[in-house]
Amino acid sequence: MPDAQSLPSLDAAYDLTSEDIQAFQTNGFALLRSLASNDEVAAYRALITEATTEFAKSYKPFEERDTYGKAFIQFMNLWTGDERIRRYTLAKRFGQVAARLMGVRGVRLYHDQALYKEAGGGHTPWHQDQQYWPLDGVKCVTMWMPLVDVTVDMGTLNFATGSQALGYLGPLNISDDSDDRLEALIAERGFTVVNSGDMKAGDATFHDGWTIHGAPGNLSKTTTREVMTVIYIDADAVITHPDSPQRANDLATWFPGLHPGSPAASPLNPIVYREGQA
Ligand SMILES: O=C(O)CCC(=O)C(=O)O
Repeated sequence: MPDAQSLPSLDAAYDLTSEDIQAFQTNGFALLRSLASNDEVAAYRALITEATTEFAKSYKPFEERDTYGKAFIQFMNLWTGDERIRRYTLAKRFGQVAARLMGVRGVRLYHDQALYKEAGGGHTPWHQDQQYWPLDGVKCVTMWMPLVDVTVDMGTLNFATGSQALGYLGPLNISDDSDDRLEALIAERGFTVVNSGDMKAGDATFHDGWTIHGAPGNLSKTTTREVMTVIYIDADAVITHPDSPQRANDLATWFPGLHPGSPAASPLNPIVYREGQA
């Protein structure tokens, strides 16, 4: 296996356009082509897939899982276990894009997670990411990058366009209930649902923490939808009161030892990018 320094650096800037930023701010998501090159993705895919495949052994057999468990293998915080994957998760190129889309001067890491939707894997129920996070009023964004070419039939993301404007809809974990309730809300408010469409390895979508999103199941009989995600938060964020068990859990997990009112800056939340800093 290569050492960290021999892996691609992923620091060179991406040519983000003002149209990309406008699309993100209006729609609550943006699709960026070739954020990472084929060679860059291939180098990191090998490491991320090896780690996630090992982690997947801890999962119950597919038929015994609930809807959430059938949606994907979810392996969090890979960067702390492997300094080579750290190079991917803390890549300046991705962090700069996240900052510019959100219109902030810098971003910290919230956490990374691999989301591998197995062949035959179930749909991802509609949900809002930020309802899990003790970060009300904070700008947050998730980068979702396939590590292999994926088609819509393998479970690329659906977004309820413009739904980020609703903000916090209350505690509602990913489940059959979130799917039913948010499906009804999308119809009631008339949000247009847009799928990213087929994506090449290294393309990425970025979605706002409040954008209602989900994904169809993976209809492939053979191919896993291998995806790596990184969640970024405004570098100057302050932790807010955890008003639900899920937010209390995230406070303890991702901001260990910190309290509401403190800067959201534990050792698990390094600066990934700050304007003007090398
Ligand atoms: O990968 C999926 O199916 C869901 C992804 C998601 O919800 C997220 O990254 O916020």
